[in-house]
Amino acid sequence: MIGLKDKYKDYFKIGAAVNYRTVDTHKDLLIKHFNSITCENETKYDNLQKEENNYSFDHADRILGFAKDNNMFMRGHTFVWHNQTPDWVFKDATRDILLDRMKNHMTHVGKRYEKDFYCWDVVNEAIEDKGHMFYRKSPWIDIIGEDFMDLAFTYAKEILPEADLYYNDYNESNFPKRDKIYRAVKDMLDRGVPVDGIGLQCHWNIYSPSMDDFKRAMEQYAKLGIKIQVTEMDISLYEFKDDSKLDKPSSELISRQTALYREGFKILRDYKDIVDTVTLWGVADDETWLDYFPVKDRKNWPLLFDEAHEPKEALYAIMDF
Ligand code: 9MR
Repeated sequence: MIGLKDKYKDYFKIGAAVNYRTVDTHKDLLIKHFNSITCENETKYDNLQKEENNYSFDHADRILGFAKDNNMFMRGHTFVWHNQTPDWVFKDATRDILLDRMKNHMTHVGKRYEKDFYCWDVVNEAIEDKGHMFYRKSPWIDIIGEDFMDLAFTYAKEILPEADLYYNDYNESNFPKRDKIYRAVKDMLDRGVPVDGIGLQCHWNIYSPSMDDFKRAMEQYAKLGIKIQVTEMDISLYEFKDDSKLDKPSSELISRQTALYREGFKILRDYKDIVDTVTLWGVADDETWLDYFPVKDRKNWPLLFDEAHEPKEALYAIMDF
């Protein structure tokens, strides 16, 4: 079988989230099927700068070494996020102090990887899911104000003029959030804020979103006239609120998952002119964040390769065109 990345060479890059262990344990699959890499945690604020001005790049560098040895692209994830950001960043911060800390972090990290990372998620998950609020409440917006995204992108462009700068979020296909994400990015573009692309996380499950909703979301985001990436795709076998546990996935559940991967990739191929990369949030079912979330220590099987690193039906389905 040819590699997934080779099958998609005229469409978009195929990415995987890795960690500093899986670049060893999953290297055969990574080398054969993927040509873009995202660090699952290693390039987040708290991993890189746990204490002010005390940076640790060891794990991120190790992953970058793997990517370079194998001619893979690297995505940067992420600069401004309410999660995995150490407390010191917000401690005693005025607007100016926090903007300074934001800029320093972007400068140190961004410049170090300037030649190697071709894009960054500059702001992650800043829009509220629930209907009545627009922005998600976070120390970034509380301390800086509603222009924190404008400023984050403006700084990032000054520091990294060559990189593609993304706004990244989840529940990207669901109404009304997709509308809010669209409006937030459109408003920034109208004000001349340098946003180059929109990152759709695509943490789906076999019940949601419907592919009609995904199609509508793609249609709407395409109107922005900027690049689109799928940044964190996986398809859980459980409905979000279901806390039951399966010992192994039934063939019916796997078929539903296969159908969604098939249809999702078909829609993405229709937008190949603007879709830059499609990244899976992991490599194979033996290592996935969904084994710990939303139910701790519950096995899930959300990816394209099984626990033994063998291709699943879904892989064949997305290569069948
Ligand atoms: O996969 C990541 C997991 O290992 C971390 O514990 C978690 C903590 O916030 O973050 C996970 O990755 C998230 C990503 O950075 C942003 N979008 C949602 C992802 C899944 O939670």
